[in-house]
Amino acid sequence: MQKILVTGATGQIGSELTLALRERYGAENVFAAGHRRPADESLTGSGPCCSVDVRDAATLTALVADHQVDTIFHLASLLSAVAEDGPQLAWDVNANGLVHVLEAARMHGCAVFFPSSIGAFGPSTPRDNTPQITIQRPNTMYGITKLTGELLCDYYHQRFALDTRGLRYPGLISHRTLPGGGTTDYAVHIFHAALKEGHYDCFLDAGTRLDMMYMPDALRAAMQLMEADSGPLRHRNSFNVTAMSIAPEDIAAEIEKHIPGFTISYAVDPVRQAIADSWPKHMDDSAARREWGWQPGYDLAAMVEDMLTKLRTRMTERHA
Ligand code: NAD
Ligand code: AKB
Repeated sequence: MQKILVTGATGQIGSELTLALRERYGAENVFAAGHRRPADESLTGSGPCCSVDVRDAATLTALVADHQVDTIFHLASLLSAVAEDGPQLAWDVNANGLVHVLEAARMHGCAVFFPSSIGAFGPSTPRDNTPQITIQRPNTMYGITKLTGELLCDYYHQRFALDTRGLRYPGLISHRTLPGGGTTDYAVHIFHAALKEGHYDCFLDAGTRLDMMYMPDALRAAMQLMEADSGPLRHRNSFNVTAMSIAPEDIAAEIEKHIPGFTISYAVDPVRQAIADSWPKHMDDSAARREWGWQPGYDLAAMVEDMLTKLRTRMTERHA
């Protein structure tokens, strides 16, 4: 990886992955492409930035050519809840946008990282110990675009020998940038509410167990997969990866150890609850462990402790 382009660079993952890539590969070699959401000082001040709409194939391709990009981390997307609000737009951004990225990569010989999701599974998928290869009949537009993305990346690898690689991320928990409108967003909002109000009203019901991961593990997984020797990668575009399988009350109980008196209540959003009920509770990520050495670093207790410490510091700095 010499010249890297990150699409969706101002989002929850992109705002952190861009900085991690700049630290590892040199700030001037990592191009951050945002869209609408303005890039903050940490992105604009640490390396090259631009704005690109991934639906605009010509501009995207010119960007890749002009900057001699050899690797694209393609993060631009609409998340699950937002995609249900506008399924046509979600198809355009998530599916057509990916085709534009793959075509630019094909023309200019780039490797591509594509993040799939637990959303690529559906109600007929086994929810416990979800296998690497299993039934995938997602019934959300987000899930349909994620499964399409996995297949497109497989196709471009087999047909054009493109070095495409990807992960099926679980819900990601982080403190730098708020999540962009997904079903697992509650697992970030709960920390903000805990520190501000000592109480959180959760839009998913108690007992809604889902796979989750702390952002440092998600960043490491992406970079580790892209650096891995390609020989052993049999499932290159859709590795199940997870770090913890948790329900809202589990996070609440762990937060309560640090903020005594913290309480949680439930005001269930039926749309997001139905989406969550169609996703795995716990994925089998043994293929990732076997093929490229995946190993999560944070469990629930370590994640909660670090989240509260970092978010507290961030909130204090903001009010200073
Ligand atoms: P996000 O919503 O925080 O960021 C996505 C970014 O895409 C936003 O900054 C937005 O400005 C940008 N975008 C939207 N439309 C665009 C367009 N037309 N052209 C260019 N950019 C556009 O999302 P995220 O959480 O950072 O997710 C990044 C990727 O990881 C997505 O593909 C998502 O599906 C996947 N993923 C995320 C999670 C998670 O929990 N965060 C879990 C599984 C998979
Ligand atoms: C969402 O909830 O849409 C994302 C995801 C798990 O893909 N966080």
